[in-house]
Amino acid sequence: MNVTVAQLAALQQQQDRIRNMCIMAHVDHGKTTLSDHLIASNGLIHPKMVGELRYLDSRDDEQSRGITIKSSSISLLYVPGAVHRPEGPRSITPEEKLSGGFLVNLIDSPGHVDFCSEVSTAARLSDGALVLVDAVEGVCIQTHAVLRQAWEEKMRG
Ligand SMILES: Nc1nc2c(ncn2[C@@H]2O[C@H](COP(=O)(O)OP(=O)(O)OP(=O)(O)O)[C@@H](O)[C@H]2O)c(=O)[nH]1
Ligand SMILES: [Mg+2]
Repeated sequence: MNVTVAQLAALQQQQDRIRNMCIMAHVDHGKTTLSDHLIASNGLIHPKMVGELRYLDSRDDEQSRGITIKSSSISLLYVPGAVHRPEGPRSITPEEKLSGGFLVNLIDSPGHVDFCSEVSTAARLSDGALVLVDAVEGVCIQTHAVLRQAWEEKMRG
């Protein structure tokens, strides 16, 4: 699905169609990789670059160290039911994007404990949290910490 700046700007005028969402997890559990997938769903990066690019790790030190240091955000369009249909994706008309779409301000937070103040700020700003758990490593110490933080901030899952 390709999204134009004008479509996002139009949704920005409708406050009930805006959601701030942050991705939280233990360090290296794939937050920035998941962000790449969501960004690719809006046609902003090529699907082949997903996971390689780590688009929201935009600082040089983040790219060279392979770790998120600062929270970063991006505005994405989400049209419920349009993409993840059993019969596959279909093209969505501009009218559908405006009438059925949501503007999601996605925040990718760091997982390393040294940068936990960045996570607190992201949690305070967000309506909902997506808590990611790596299937191999399972629930780790920062997973507990972010779950507690999401609970304290009364965030929606
Ligand atoms: N945990 C996890 N890592 C994956 C997966 N797929 C790819 N990776 C690789 O694992 C590394 C960690 O991915 P990131 O997306 O940077 O992890 P992160 O949670 O954003 O890391 P921090 O922001 O530093 O906490 C990268 O090298 C990814 O390419 C996956 O399904 N799970
Ligand atoms: Mg990251």
